[in-house]
Amino acid sequence: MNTDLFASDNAQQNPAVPIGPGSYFLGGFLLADAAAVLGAVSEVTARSPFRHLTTPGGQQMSVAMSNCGSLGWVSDRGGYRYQALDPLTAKPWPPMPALLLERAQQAAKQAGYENFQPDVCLINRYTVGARMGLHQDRDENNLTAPIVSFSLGVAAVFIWGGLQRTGKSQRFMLRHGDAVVWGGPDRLRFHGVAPVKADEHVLTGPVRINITFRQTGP
Ligand code: MD3
Ligand code: FE
Repeated sequence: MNTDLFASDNAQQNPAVPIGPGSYFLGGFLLADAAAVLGAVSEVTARSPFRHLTTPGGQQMSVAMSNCGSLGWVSDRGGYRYQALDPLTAKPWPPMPALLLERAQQAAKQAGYENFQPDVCLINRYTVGARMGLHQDRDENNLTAPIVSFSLGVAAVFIWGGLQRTGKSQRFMLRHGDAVVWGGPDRLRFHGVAPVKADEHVLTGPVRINITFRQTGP
């Protein structure tokens, strides 16, 4: 019998904590299989490498990105969109590894979203100083589906605003192993990530990895 209250298996079974109307925090959700999840990320990025996309305004993003799944999120001078081909390789994005899909669906279910079928898995890589400005995720056709996010490696300060760009925002840490499910009225809230501080994590080195699962279709 497992008597260790702090074992990661137990953290995984912790209930989803509501953090807003439609959003749930699952602290330590990935602790037991973080290494395997990072291994799945490496398999994806061996085929579709991390790259710094250009915004429609012509700025290079400080976050490096890749995708897996039937569609991937891209940005260039022409705008933001989801597309089936990786513009870097001119090939389809790698398929979503089964472990990633299973864990994303499990997180969604624990937050009460039963039929989550993500077709996009966007992988963000932050090194020291990388940040993500305040934005909404509204390129998905299905705004009734939640977004599931996994954080691994170095921690970061997450900035959570409201439904308008201006106004009050909350800040909280996203740490190694945390999952958050963002849905319902919170789905269109502005959000961003403060510049990542110099730090090291045993599994990732000086890097933060964030994985978001999105459902663009019905
Ligand atoms: C709240 N990524 O890829 S994940 C993104 O840590 C993105 O890399 C951040 O924002 C990161 O678009 C934050 C948390 C997150 C993702 C989607 C959301 C929070 C959200 C959608 C609506 C509200
Ligand atoms: Fe976002």
